[in-house]
Amino acid sequence: MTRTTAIALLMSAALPLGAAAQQQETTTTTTDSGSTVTTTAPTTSEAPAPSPAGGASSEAPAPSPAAGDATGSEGDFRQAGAPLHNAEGTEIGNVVITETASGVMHLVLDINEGALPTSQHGFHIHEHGVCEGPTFESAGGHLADGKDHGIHAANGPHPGDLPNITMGEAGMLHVEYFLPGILMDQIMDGDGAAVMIHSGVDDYTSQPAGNAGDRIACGVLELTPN
Ligand SMILES: [Cu+2]
Repeated sequence: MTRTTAIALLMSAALPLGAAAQQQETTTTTTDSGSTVTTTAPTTSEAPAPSPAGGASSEAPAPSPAAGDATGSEGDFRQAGAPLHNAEGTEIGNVVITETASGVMHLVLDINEGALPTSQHGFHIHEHGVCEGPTFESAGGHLADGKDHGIHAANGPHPGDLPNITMGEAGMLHVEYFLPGILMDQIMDGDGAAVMIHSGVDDYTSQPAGNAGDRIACGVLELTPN
């Protein structure tokens, strides 16, 4: 199956997760009470031995040090999702936005094959979680928080501004964004928020919405039950 893949990175630094994990062979931590906890993992080049079958291992991983800055378990990170529908009410794709330990949310967008015209499209988070077709004006303007629209605006961009998407000849799209400028609390305010795809390209300059044309697909973001 062919698919057009576009990766847009709003932040240039990727986290070297693997490298970080390999460095944590010995960790010494001073707790609030002043005692020192030293956790030492095997330092040989051998792969860690699997836990013995049956019975509790005396080498079970130590719990996180009490003095550590808790980053929370996976369950602490909220996730919001939205199926996208076009003006005719047909589902054309899906968006998932997830909180992360860094505070930068992660957005994943999938567009079904042939569901959008082969061209560039503005893509935003709008301020109201209401998608009433065919015009989707019910979603209001961009989630703006007092900012101007577009990365070319000195007082920009809107928290709801996102890079354009480009539908290629293959007709499908899978794209990931990092969202350093918006928080889940801004999305999940009293009236929620909606993701929106436009007929035209966002010029990242024109006020208030980048001259991106009609609203052609909309999705109401809702928290995913954990
Ligand atoms: Cu928009």
